[in-house]
Amino acid sequence: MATPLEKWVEEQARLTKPDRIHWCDGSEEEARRLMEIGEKEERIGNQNVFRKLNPETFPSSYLHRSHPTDVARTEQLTFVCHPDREMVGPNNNWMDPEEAKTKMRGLSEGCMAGRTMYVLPYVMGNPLSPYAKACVQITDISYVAVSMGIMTHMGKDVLDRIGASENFVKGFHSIGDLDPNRRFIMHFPQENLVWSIGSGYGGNALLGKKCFSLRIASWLGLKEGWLAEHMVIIGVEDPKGNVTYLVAALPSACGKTNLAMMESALPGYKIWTLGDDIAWLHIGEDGRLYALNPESGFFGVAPGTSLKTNPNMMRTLKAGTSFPTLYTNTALNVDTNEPWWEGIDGPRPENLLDWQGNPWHPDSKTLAAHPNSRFTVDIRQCPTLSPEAGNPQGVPISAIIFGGRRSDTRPLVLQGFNWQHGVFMAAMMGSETTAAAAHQVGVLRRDPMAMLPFCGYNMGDYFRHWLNMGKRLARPPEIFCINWFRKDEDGKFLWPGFGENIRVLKWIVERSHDSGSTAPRRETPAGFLPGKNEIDLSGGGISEVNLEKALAVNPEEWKAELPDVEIFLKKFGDRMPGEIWDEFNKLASSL
Ligand code: GTP
Ligand code: SPV
Ligand code: MN
Repeated sequence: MATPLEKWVEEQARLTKPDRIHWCDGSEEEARRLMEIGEKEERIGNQNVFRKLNPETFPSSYLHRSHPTDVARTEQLTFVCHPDREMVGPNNNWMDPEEAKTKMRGLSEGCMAGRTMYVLPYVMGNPLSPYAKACVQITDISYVAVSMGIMTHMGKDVLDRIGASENFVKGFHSIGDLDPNRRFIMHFPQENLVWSIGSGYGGNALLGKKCFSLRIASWLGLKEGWLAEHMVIIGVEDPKGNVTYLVAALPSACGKTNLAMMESALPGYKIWTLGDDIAWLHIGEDGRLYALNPESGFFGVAPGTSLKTNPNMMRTLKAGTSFPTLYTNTALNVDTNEPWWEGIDGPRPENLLDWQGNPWHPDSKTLAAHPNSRFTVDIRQCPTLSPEAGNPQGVPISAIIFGGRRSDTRPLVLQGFNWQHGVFMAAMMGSETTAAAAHQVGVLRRDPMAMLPFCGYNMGDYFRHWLNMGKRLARPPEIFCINWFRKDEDGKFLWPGFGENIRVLKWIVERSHDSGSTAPRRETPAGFLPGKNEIDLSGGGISEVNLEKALAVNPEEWKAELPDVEIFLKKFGDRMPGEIWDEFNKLASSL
């Protein structure tokens, strides 16, 4: 008798008509074979899927160029399909599940003809964790199969785990014909199903990542009493050796990967890495909030990554185990066969191919690497990986940080008055858009909790869920807001960022343990600012004038933003909790 899994795979094969079906086991040997297939047999347009890079300087590394129309997440083509449109909310595109399925069946008919169907059994989270989830993704491209092997725990043991049960998350993926008019990423939360066609890129195609671990998982969290969040998880070790665990939500391409493995500019402090993109937050038996990273790899932004900004990522990339490291849409140094991007160390090479494979000229106005070019690398290669990263329960969280990319208004750091106020601060968050999604870059938009593109259900209900989580916690973590990106009148960053951010984290860690502290923090209508001299500037050459400018809360600027916040919150009608409006009104009147 066929198991539900086998039946599902058979059904998909009947629909898509692949030449062959390959069940992946996630082994290194298999990855090597897939790389070979991608190098020699499979093609996207007129290019092979992979090109091997210089093994001396970039061990086990491969370059992948995606289709030029397929270089970022496409929010406008991403849908949540549930019979109750209200539950999906104005923050998602909605389609009726039956209509969506008819459409997707039509697009998927015969789409794998001439190709291989890869069946990928994987687990999100440490397989030993009670919170881990078993999943199976189907795909028709080696790039996605290998990427999923890096980003998840993939293996035969997952098949034993699923056995004859129906308890697994289904992901159907095909690159289709890569026509953006026939590209859709559909979520069916009632069936724990994701159906994606027409894109081979990142969050559109690696279905364990944003599609399952955030959009579908957010529904599971609502039902089961936990949270799936777009957050990094780190441990901050102080000079005495105490480690405090923090989570931080920042929108796409706003500094999570950098924060996750920051090299501290303050002597005696060290950052331990647990995750750089997604956190699942549960309430432990002791009433504390625990965080675990469901992913096993990093899919990080390449441009701007260097030994100066993120030395631990450069070390991670060069660590080279036998499992592959992938570079997607970076430029290529023709003479050395190495990947290249804007902001990497050293002089710009003479001979570059741009991210599409064309010769690049210094006087051309285009960038050589795509601004959303990325690397995919095994988390175990990270030299700062926390010994607690594999803890099946996760780590206890002392502070929650929310941030955005704001040239103005928002201070370097601000502490919420309490949980409810902190949730409101996060709900009114805004950020300037980046190249991580296919839309205009640099436009301010509301992005509550950095989850606007990822919360799979109505955000009004989401804010209520956040408020309820706080009520269930014995002592809720302190909530902070940060902004590394504020600029001066000349458009220059006021704060040096990167390793210097430890100075802000140090303050946050001290505040989150202080309950009885008499530290002279400054109260503003928007929250608490650090007191004068409370941010440790020792040995940094950072000007106090700039720090004060970066910290300023200017009521006029805040007031100017309220109408936009109000418009956003009103979109959720009755589903917006009264507590959020209470906080809004308090802020408006105290400004
Ligand atoms: P996703 O993977 O898209 O979710 O994004 P992420 O939040 O992990 O983004 P990442 O850390 O890769 O940041 C990308 C961009 O932010 C790069 O251009 C970095 O140079 C820039 N960045 C990161 N940290 C800082 C900082 O402290 N200051 C400044 N000015 N820029 C930063
Ligand atoms: C993001 O856009 O937030 C990412 C990359 O982390 S993707 O996997 O494409 O969503
Ligand atoms: Mn992300």
